[in-house]
Amino acid sequence: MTLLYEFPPTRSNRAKWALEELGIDFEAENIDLMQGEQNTESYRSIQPLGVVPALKTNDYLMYESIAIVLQLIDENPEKALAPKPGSPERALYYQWCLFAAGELDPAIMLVFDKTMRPLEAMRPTGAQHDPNLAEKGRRDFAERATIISDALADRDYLLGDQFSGADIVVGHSCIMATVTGLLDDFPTLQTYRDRLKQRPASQRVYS
Ligand SMILES: N[C@@H](CCC(=O)N[C@@H](CS)C(=O)NCC(=O)O)C(=O)O
Repeated sequence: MTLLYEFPPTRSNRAKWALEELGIDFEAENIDLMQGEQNTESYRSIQPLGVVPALKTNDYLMYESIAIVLQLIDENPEKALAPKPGSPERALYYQWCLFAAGELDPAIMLVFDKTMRPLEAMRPTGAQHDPNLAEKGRRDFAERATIISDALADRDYLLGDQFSGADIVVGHSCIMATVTGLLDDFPTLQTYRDRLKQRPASQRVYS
């Protein structure tokens, strides 16, 4: 049995999208972040920071949305969603997945937290909207979005003609960035996002 702890459309959608692309049978348990279900003792025993997603399988329990995507893809090599380990393409695959984790998500979350996030759902520390910090997030995102736009100038997907897990990871960032208008000045990323949203698997996740 594979169980995803989720709260759509948050970063749990990355894991769900990978499950759908790979055709893995799974069940989902909703952890309602607005109701504080992430902070119950039982959920904290699954994900100690009280964030989604987490994934439980017959063999392991893990968290971190991007790590879950990478693990699921590695478990299903016949689906060819990742280049061969050690290949030049694999270098780019790692690069873009970690670029999303370290560069895109923090900027997107800064803008969301400091402009849109419902305050009652925020954690006690720093739970304030703040236009200056939101502006920093917008600047940070724009610099990074330019880099991805340039990378996509001559290709449909981050690694070339072939869709991969890197597109799930970065594609989710692009989809979430749309919510706060962060893609407005990036037509290449809008086209990329729309291309990804045409995939049946992503439609099952983001509809
Ligand atoms: N690095 C983690 C971040 C997970 C994360 O922060 N998830 C957010 C939703 S996107 C969450 O659960 N927040 C709940 C909270 O902060 O109370 C991952 O990618 O899985």
